[in-house]
Amino acid sequence: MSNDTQTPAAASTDGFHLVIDALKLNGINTIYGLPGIPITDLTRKAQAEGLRVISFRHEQNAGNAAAIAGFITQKPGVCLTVSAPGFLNGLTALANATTNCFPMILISGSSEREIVDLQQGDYEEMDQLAIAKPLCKAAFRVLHADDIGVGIARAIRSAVSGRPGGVYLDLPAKLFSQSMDAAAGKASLIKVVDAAPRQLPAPDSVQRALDLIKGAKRPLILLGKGAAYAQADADIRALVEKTGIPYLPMSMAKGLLPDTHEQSAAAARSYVLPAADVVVLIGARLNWLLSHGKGKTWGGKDAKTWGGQKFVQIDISPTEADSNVAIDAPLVGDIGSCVSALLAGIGSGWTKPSAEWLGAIAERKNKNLAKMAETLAKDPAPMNFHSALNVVRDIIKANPDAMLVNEGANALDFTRSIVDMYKPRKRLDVGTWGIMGIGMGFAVAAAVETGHPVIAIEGDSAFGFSGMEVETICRYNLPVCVVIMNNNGVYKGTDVNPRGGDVAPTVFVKGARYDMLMQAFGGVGVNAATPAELRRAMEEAIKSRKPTLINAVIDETAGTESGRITSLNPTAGKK
Ligand code: ADP
Ligand code: TZD
Ligand code: MG
Repeated sequence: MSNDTQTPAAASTDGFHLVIDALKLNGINTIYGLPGIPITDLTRKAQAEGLRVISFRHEQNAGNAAAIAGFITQKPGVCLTVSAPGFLNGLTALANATTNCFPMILISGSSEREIVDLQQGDYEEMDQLAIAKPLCKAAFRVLHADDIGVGIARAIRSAVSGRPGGVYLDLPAKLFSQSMDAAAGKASLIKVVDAAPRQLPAPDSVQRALDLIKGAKRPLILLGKGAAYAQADADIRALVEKTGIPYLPMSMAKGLLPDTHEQSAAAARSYVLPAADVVVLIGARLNWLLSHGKGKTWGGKDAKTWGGQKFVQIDISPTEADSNVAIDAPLVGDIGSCVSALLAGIGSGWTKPSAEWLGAIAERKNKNLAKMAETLAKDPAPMNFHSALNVVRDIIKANPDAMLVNEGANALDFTRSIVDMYKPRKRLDVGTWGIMGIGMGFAVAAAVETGHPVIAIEGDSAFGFSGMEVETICRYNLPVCVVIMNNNGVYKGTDVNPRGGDVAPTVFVKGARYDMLMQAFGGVGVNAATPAELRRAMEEAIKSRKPTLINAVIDETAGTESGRITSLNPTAGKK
């Protein structure tokens, strides 16, 4: 091995090619990234070797793209960045991927180890490995070209096995130009076998869960994004339908069964959570999104009090159970294996839940659905979230294969409750953190990975976090239709600074024309002030598959503070 920077001779290879070959060998064919020292040549050579390289305008968006590619495909999405600032820009996405259990690998070039470790001030100097470690599932550094195969194999296995998450791989600049004998290089690469092995649940755990479910009077199934990720769609559907148990989908589990399924209790959520006696969690954590399994949402008398439900929790992480409330029957294993074990145990003598339970749910559900239909039928001027999203609802119904990306506050919450999903893994959103900025990164990867049209429903604030990637969308000519729910600001556009002068912190330029941003790069931009205009523009976008941005003009008084999570504001109720 040498540090020869010349192009390798025919019989030798180098760090660049070993990284590329190791990724290809493991079926990773796309890199999401942003070039610069020391990885510019890696992006060029990767493209020359047949990898698809999607080049972004900011690393955070490339990182978000990689993360959601991981969620969609079960293969780690790869994000490639330069050192220090590029690495830090990608780090938010890596941490967010880890929090959401999405497999991704952030590969960052880094500066000279000798100089970094002595803190002598190298170009973009930073001890990246140390900084990444607490924010991801695993972090590795490769110093020698003949270890690249091992480094990539460990990164892949760490990202997808057990609970999936983000992995950091540090590749110092010197590594890329190291050359070695081509045959030895080839032999050093590892094709990972069974990267995410099935994990079968223990038979006694299965029996414990079955006993609890069988004894339930008012059972409920809760599907989380882990269930969507697991790709055990047919078995999950069979479990729900065979048991007859009503279910609630968490946001990104919408569509695992069609939202119009008669067993969906989504429209009766506030009734079923406190009323259920046994809840089967499938790939969903009892975190803040489920009020930590206690409090008034669950029928408890205050925020600290448990409602008395018993829980079955299916999860691949053995330490997830009891994180918030007692789990009576933890079922540890991969969701496919756990659900099929339950299915096998249910057998033929199963009695479906009582007519009393199902009837009580149906009554609330039908009442709420009727109320919603009434609201959606209205056509106020100016357009509000409901009348705009009624259009989106129809478009998704007519195009159930389309991918739906969604962020914002009101723009998020209203879309989640109004727009029905019909197929698994179609809804991609702000996830566990409720993070803004995933929009355009997710949209790009959704288009690249699936080839289906993408509809991104964006709050005007939310869009701003990744908006420059409309150029990326135009550059790769992706079938992405961005719809901005433009209510002139964060939550709404009506706040006033009591002292005059600057506008209020939540207020943006009024009447902004986001559609013109897309036109700047050759895409289609449409200003839509009515549902009819919005419908026409969305239908055209789906048909043409052209990059499109629709500025949907929404009543600036329509939103509420923080959307549906107003209660989490420190001053909630005290104003
Ligand atoms: P949601 O936000 O939809 O409620 P969470 O992200 O809170 O979902 O929960 C997802 C859970 O799914 C995590 O606890 C994770 O460990 C688990 N999980 C992810 N993939 C699998 C899998 N293949 N098998 C079992 N559990 C999984
Ligand atoms: N920064 C980051 C990274 N994530 C966040 N969640 C926030 C800030 C705080 N935040 C929200 O939780 S929603 C939101 C912010 C800034 C934007 C809401 O405004 P919007 O949506 O225009 O996107 P609506 O439709 O006007 O409510
Ligand atoms: Mg807004």
